[in-house]
Amino acid sequence: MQKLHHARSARHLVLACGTAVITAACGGGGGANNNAQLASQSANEPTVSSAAVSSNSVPAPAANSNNVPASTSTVSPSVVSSSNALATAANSNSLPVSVPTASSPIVSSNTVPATAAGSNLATTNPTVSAATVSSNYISATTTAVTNLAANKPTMASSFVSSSYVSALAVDGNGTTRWASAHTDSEWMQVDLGSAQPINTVTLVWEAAFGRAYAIQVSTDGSTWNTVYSTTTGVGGTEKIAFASTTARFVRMQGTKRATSYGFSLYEFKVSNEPTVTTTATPTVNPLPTDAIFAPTSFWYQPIPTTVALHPNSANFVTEFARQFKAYYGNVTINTTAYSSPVYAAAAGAATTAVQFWDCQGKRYTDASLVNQWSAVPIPGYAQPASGTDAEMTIYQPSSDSIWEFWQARNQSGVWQACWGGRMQNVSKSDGIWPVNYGTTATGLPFLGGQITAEELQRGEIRHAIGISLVDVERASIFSWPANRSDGYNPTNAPNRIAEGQRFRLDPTINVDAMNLHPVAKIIAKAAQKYGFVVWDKAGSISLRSQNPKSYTALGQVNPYTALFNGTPEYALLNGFPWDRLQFLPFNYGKP
Ligand SMILES: [Ca+2]
Repeated sequence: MQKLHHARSARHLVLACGTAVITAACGGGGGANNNAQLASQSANEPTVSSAAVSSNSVPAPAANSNNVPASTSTVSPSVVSSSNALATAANSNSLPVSVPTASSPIVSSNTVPATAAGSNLATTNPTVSAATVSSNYISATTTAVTNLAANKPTMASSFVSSSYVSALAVDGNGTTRWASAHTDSEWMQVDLGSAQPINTVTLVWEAAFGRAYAIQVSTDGSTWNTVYSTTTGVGGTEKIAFASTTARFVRMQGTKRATSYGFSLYEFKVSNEPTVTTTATPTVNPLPTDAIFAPTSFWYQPIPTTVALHPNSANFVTEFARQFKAYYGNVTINTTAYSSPVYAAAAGAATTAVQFWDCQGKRYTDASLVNQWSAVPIPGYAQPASGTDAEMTIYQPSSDSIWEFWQARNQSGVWQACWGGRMQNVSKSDGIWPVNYGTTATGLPFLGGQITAEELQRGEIRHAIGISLVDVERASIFSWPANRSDGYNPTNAPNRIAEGQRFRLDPTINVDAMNLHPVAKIIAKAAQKYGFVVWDKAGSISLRSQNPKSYTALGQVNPYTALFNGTPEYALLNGFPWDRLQFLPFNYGKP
């Protein structure tokens, strides 16, 4: 009965979230500003990524020189270098008469810096780091991919001066660029020379980038199909993946500028990526669970084999056994519900404000929480956990931030949640939320104590494991690292285990010799080395695995299907020697 494994009562929630909040530790809205800054930085500093391109020139295949058309009548007679040949190619392309291209100011090609000559010969460039700013962008790879547009003939609606002709956007030089006239409707295109399969366009924008534009393709140069469009371009390096198509001509059709200048591209690249991204989803960073917080965090500290135990340890073990028997006779591992999916957000990912949803009827809005949620990089594919708690975690390594949400929901495109928080400087954090933020009753983040599929696949968990109990000591009594509690013990029942208490499995047990599910053995060994920490109250004694929506929302398979191999979640830990627990002293490990 999974429904009985729900996490917390309404009572807890009032206790956990209804009291006055301490905002000092949470830093107010700094993170929102940081995020905004990150986005604008990536938009305004395209040279960072383009520099890699120009420094990686590759000797030109001889075929390159054949790209120069025979008609060179307008070219300066002194032109012999490859950079000039390139410009010739751009200009000699037969153009519609009405298009003001580079046909007259060909001499501009002579202004190409001498250093560009080598770069012009490059036909293979390493893929530059791509700022993943929407689900249409794929993440950076390091695979060398042929730039099919390199040194090919170009056309443009205009250029702002003869130093900024469109040929400079295909010359492989990260310092030279095309710049259009200062109007909203401007375009440039490249002629690949023949119809061929393509699936990716990379735009390396100068600070004058396009806010709204389309990528269009054509086989004849007159009939165009739009393969991508945006109205929210962010500049920088935009690597745009689209369904594979066959085309000879590829065009960037601008419709709205981001600045008062025109459209300006350092590079306009076209490629047919070997790793075809068939769905418009970004590659997700692997999510470590033992390197999120500071290495000194309690989560990652092994318990010495010889350690003083709590003087009441034996009675706590008896109390644990009572609960085990009273509530279903098992310890389950929550997966699809009452555990949090974790979604990785790339650097520069688009952000959205998450609205505070007063699902508890608190009748006030926590201003700091609103601020913490003012700019959250929630991927478009994100889904909260199943179950009434609807947890969700967003982790953005580049900004060293995590966001947790409780009762998250997407209302017609607007995200709302009832509680949670944002943690910054995560990699320097002790792995405990500031009071009163975070989703669990104790302020202990999911990313600390959840078990991931990767850990089970590698066969080792390298951190303390969060555990939820049903009956816990009253809320005023809790043990570090808990920063609060939703405990409830109105009859003062004896030997109640408090939230935040840490306990382990007797390290002398030979786990491998026991008849346990492979998953249980991995958990048992971690329980010996790192132990459990009570982080929540629930309808049954339970652990949490990272919610498989972390994978399935991306169209990936649920990894637990293979790992659990047909064993139900509640039976995975059958045979676990719960009678061999050892409780550590109150506030164990507190600095
Ligand atoms: Ca260039």
